[in-house]
Amino acid sequence: MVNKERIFSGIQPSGRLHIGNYLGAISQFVPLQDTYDTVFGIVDLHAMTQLYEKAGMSERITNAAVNYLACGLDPEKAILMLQSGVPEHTELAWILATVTPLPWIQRVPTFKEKARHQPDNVNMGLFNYPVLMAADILIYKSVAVPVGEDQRPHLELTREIARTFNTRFGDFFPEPAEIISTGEGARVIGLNGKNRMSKSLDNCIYLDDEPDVIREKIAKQGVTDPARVKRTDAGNPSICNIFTWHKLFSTKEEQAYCAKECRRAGFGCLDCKAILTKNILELLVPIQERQKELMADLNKVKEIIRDGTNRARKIAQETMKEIRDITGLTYLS
Ligand code: AQP
Repeated sequence: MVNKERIFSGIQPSGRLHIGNYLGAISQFVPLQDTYDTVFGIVDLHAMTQLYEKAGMSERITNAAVNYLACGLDPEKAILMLQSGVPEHTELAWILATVTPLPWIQRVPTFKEKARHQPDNVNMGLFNYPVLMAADILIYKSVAVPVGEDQRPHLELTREIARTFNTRFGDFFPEPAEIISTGEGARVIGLNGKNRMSKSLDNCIYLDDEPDVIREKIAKQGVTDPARVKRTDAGNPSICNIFTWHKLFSTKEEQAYCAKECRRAGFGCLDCKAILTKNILELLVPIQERQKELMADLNKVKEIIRDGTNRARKIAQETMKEIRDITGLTYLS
């Protein structure tokens, strides 16, 4: 049997998935499942660190799973698992917390950002989020993690935690590398042209947005070069977010055409957006067709998650047994 190295990545079921999640994360997962042992998580415990609507949690988990599968994740090749179904993640998170100095977490930019974003709910889970994420990764002895650029500090911290654990208890965990898309896909900017596309900022094109909704969002909300006020003004593609999106979805020829016509006011922003919309729909419509097929058989989707969670748990239990041995937690064994 070929002993393949393992890769882990996760997505929070905190809302509907968007094209930032697709380009930064899921589109990278699909080719990796052919060359690595891959574990992809729906990390529901992480989603609890913000206030959430309890009644919708199952639906959001389903949405994440359906999107993973519709985008090409193959349960015959990859494990699709639910984090809360593998309690070894939280057990390891505690052990890792005991080797993580407080200032390392205090300096994590995502913690500071989330704390600013939800000042009335700066909970311990939010603080401990990067340690649980380190556990999600290390419990599978993952060698790499495909993620968007925003997750880079968490991966740096994961390596530091792994290193500290290894120094204390002996060489055990690999230090996982991040796999980040090159170019604009690493950090897709939202419709407002300012912030990272993010569920909580409502600046997204969602993977299950109807084509008409996508057309309307791009036409009405997609921010372009702010200095181009009239159709006859020449625009500057290098400061236009719609042009940035062209780099993600359009051919080189279309990009060159749009840049040229924009610079010489040969066409208006709506013409440029129409080309972009066509290309986004070419990508999303087949995904949406697969989403609909999967939504018609949710028992099958649940079975895939249950089976993946069981397979993940076996690996996690083996790792925890080794960790209990090397950390001296063996009294009752
Ligand atoms: N805009 C983005 N560009 C590139 N990659 C992105 N990712 C998220 N947004 C972008 C990547 O998607 C994966 C899963 O993200 P997540 O669901 O764990 O949570 P997130 O990063 O917090 O995404 P959101 O949309 O911003 O969620 P909320 O608003 O709930 O916090 C990760 O690999 C991430 O890098």
